[in-house]
Amino acid sequence: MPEDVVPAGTNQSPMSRQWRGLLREYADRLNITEATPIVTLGEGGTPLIAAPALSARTGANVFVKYEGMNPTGSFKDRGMTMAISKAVEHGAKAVICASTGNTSASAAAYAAHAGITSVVLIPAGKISMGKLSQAVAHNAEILQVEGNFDDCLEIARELAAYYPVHLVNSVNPDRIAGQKTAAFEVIEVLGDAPDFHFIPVGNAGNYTAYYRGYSEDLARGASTKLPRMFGFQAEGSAPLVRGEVVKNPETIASAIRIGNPASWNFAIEAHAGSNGYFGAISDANILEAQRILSAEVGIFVEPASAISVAGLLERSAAGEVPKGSKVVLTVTGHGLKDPQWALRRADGTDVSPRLVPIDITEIAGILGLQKVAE
Ligand code: AN7
Repeated sequence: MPEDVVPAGTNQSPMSRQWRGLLREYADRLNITEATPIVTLGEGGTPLIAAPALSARTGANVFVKYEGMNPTGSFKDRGMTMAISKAVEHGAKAVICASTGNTSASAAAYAAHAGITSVVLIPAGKISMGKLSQAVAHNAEILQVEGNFDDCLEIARELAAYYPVHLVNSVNPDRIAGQKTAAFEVIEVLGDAPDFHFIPVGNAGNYTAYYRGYSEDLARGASTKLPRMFGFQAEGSAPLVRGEVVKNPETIASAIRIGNPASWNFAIEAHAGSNGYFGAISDANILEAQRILSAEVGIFVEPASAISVAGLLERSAAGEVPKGSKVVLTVTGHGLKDPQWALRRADGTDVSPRLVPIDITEIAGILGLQKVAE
């Protein structure tokens, strides 16, 4: 029997049957050479999940690309496997990034795996506990800057320009190259590009990356069209919608609390090239969408990710998503990154499960259950 064929049930699944991480899976479509060390934690290959509850609400045919399934729980791992591999190829001993949380978690994990140092600059008090715990766990050098993300990015860029630290924010083109593979995966599953792609926008790196991935697949004949790229920002943090930098961005969706997107010009290009759309969503509607996705579809995401769902519901209600359209929503980060929002009701009170005694009859009564067997 050939080595890679093992009878079902023998519990000896060979490594060749495991997803090998996106650098190996897409080696021919990325700038990877024999000289590139592959720093991987098995990222990519995330599920595209049908969302019947969202299809029923909108009349569209809706699928969710669940990027929370990546090794550190967000889409950032796609760009980071590439950026850290290239950094090591170039001899870097230390990497640096500014982050609203997920980039720092990912950079810290991949740097740890590669055996190099990571430095992360975060806006003081403004990243979720889950993400901070990851950066700490992976032994990053963490500095809280007394400012917002945009201030952090400016400092990171300057440090990387004048000191021996390699920048791994999405202004590094390796990041966007890695992230474009998500569009390849969507097309492999659906057999063509969808009609619409809904996605959260912070720095607009991911919006840019999907557009590039879809464009490359179209150019090589793997698909017949580009999806319309619909990007969403939080109302208090919506520079691309307003057409100007937001000096003091605010939103509960801390991942996208960004006032001056690094990929602004690329995003304008992707918007124009795909007949796209930029919209703003209130924090209340973001949280409502998060609840709908977790309670009706079974997918738990952080608030920033739920903006894709909120965007779909808003555009659908506005009559802008024709019935029967094929729609993909990218949800970028896992709900466990920032679980506090799920534990709060819309009126601001905390959810606290009812306390009961150790009494079967009383519990059955509370649950409204009638006895069906003696
Ligand atoms: C969950 O970690 O910018 O538009 O520093 O964490 O490509 O910036 C995170 C961004 C969406 C926006 N969803 O993506 C960071 C950071 C989640 C995110 C975005 C982020 P981009």
